[in-house]
Amino acid sequence: MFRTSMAITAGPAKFGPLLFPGEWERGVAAAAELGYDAVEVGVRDPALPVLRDVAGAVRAAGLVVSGIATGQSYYNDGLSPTSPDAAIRARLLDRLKGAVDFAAPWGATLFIGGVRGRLEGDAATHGTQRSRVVELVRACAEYAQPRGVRLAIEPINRYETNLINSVGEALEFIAEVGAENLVVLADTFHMNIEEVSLAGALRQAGDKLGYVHFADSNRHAAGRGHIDFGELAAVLRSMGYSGYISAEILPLPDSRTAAELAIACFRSL
Ligand SMILES: [Mn+2]
Repeated sequence: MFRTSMAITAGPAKFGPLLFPGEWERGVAAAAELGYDAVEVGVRDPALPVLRDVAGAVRAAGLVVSGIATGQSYYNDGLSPTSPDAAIRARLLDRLKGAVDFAAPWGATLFIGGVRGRLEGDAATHGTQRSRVVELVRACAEYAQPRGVRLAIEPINRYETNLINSVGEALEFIAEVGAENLVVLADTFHMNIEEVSLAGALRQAGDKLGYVHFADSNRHAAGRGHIDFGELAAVLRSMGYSGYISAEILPLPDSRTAAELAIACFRSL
């Protein structure tokens, strides 16, 4: 059996595949009622007091926080680690450290996905921009290491970013940063666009695989598109993967139904 989670957000987000947007209380209640083990929480500014309320509700519901999504600092606030402005990068690092502090009591994983932003402008500057991202992630990983928090690099499809699209590129980035507490977050929705083989990409991540988003080909709940999750679950088992499979999915036809469909699929695996 895999541990199960679903993605909610502590506040309004400019990011679609989240359940119960603007209604995190209902999200936590539904996760507990449907038998999920955990929720993953989208965190914009970790200084906001709402996070204490979320943490309290999660504990009261008998759940844990499995992961912290950080993309809103880029999507909502434009804080990009590729920025030439050192003050912007410093603000982002402060936020990520705050998110590490929030993750630490749970041993939750901090996701480095959409927060990477994009390599902008002249291709001749992309190397410098990438180096800034490596440096910032390394600083964050060093802060997270003694706090027992892992950072998960999530490959994202080419239509959303030009910085790490595939599992292979995530592994290269992890090697470049050179921190022990970096893992790969494999998201089947993105993999379906980018990878030659989904099963092959999971095997390629190997013992660096630290977290899994199971979303179907259309980003609906697993089982509502054409990805073979039975095959992927068998691959994960054969690898000895014992982490989370999590529903980071569009709230279609509505959040409650999507959460029900996803957990039903997860249970069948
Ligand atoms: Mn994802």
